[in-house]
Amino acid sequence: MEFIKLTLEEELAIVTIDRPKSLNALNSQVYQEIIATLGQIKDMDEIKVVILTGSGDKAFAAGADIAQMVHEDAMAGRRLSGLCHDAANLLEGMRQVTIAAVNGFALGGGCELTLACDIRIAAENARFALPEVTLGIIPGGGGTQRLSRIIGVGRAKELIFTGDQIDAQEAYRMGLANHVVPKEELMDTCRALGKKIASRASYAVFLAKTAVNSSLEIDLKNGAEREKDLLGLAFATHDKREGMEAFLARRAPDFKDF
Ligand code: DAK
Repeated sequence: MEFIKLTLEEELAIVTIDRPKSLNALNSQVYQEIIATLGQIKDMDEIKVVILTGSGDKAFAAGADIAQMVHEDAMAGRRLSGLCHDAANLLEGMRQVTIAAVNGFALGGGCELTLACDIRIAAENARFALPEVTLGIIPGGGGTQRLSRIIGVGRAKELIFTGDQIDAQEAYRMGLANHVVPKEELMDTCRALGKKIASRASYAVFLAKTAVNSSLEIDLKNGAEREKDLLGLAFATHDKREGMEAFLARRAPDFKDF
């Protein structure tokens, strides 16, 4: 891998987009490497949480690579868009919980990767935007779909139609960032949150992630049915019995993740 660094720390996988000279701009190769890395992590049973971040202290990722896109025709653009969607869909659907550690600019395709993560933690210097209309295009990695689901249609339209950047505090007020922290505390905050989530029954966390994701796609009645089915599945696990027995015996649970 040339542009992606993968660090494994017990139950955590830290994926770093590492192309700092271009502010971690996302060309096809970067997207392919993100997809390959997430595909690898997806099958690592010991990994419970993925933290996605950018290298350097200036950018998470300053968007799709404009130097690449400038030469592309419609078909090449569509292919690139396919890669963006594949990366986002992987982040959204994978068994592990995904946390975006937003360490600076998260623009365009970079912002879209954060939107596909389960949780976004912003450093104080983080800036979010979908500036595609300033370049004559529209978001191509799910931005028009996911932003409104997170912050509401009205705010999403304003951000997408203006291309304006918002800072970390504004992102927090809109519910885009779960927390804002000083930049030197960003990774430790993400690690601490990741470890807390990893200490829970991880199969139950995955079922909960699946249920919440469903709520964005199906109506309430069918969503409730899905929740019942997934809860039924949770009742069939070792961890359900262990979690409840441990509570009653006033001891810590020993989860097996199934
Ligand atoms: N692409 C390529 N290079 C970039 C880049 C980018 N997105 N962002 C920054 N760089 C490069 C700069 O060209 C510069 O390179 P050198 O000149 O040093 O070689 C280096 O990174 C440092 O950038 P600056 O000198 O500009 O740094 P500043 O601190 O002055 O400014 C900035 C930082 C983040 C405000 C500025 O760099 C900036 O505005 N960058 C571009 C932001 C942006 O517009 N991003 C693209 C959003 S559009 C689709 C698929 C995907 C997408 C859409 C459609 N399909 C195919 C349909 C997604 C689109 C987007 O992401």
